[in-house]
Amino acid sequence: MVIKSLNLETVCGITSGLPDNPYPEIAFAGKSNVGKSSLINALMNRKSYARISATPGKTQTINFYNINEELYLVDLPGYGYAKVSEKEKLQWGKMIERYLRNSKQLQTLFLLIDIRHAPSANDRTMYEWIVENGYRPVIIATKLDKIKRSQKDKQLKLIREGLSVLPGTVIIPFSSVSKQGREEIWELVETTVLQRRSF
Ligand SMILES: Nc1nc2c(ncn2[C@@H]2O[C@H](COP(=O)(O)OP(=O)(O)OP(=O)(O)O)[C@@H](O)[C@H]2O)c(=O)[nH]1
Ligand SMILES: [Mg+2]
Repeated sequence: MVIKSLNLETVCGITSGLPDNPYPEIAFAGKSNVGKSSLINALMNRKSYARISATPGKTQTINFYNINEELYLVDLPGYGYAKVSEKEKLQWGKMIERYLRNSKQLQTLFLLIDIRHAPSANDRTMYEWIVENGYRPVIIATKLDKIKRSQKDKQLKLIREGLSVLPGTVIIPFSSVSKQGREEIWELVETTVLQRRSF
């Protein structure tokens, strides 16, 4: 994908309504600190257009990045961050849920899981919820640069089994440091966007 233009077009808070967007949306979900904003920056070829957290819990809004007047990358708030209040957790959860239930343009949903660890209880709940709501998420295993190459297959298996993914589920290993996996993600996005255009 050649990035000709990008614009953080809409920032959606707890009380704001969702935008009625004209282009397909590609959304990124995952626990706090897993690397959603870093991945979005890597996809956009920017260092810090999407804000990256030194402290987790940075993205507290739903951010819609308009790419080339063609599609949106959607940065969702992270779940499972221990240091926010129960009330906030609930509100963010509701916000994510509301988006996933109501977006008319959501085309592809990526669920990010840290490749270093087995999926957490929160990750499993999120995956199950997503599937129950009719989506077939693509998994991105983040922070690939943090493990040895020899550990990769074992860690991917841990994710596959830990989430009990549906048969045929794609898992893409990715690193925002080495950018490994970036092209594969764009290819997948472009294929689904193009498919839709041909209708
Ligand atoms: N080594 C390495 N670090 C990463 C990678 N991706 C993200 N990080 C680091 O992990 C931390 C969190 O990254 P973010 O992109 O802000 O994570 P997030 O999922 O957007 O977090 P929230 O907005 O809190 O939900 C930052 O310190 C990043 O630099 C990666 O692929 N490799
Ligand atoms: Mg973020």
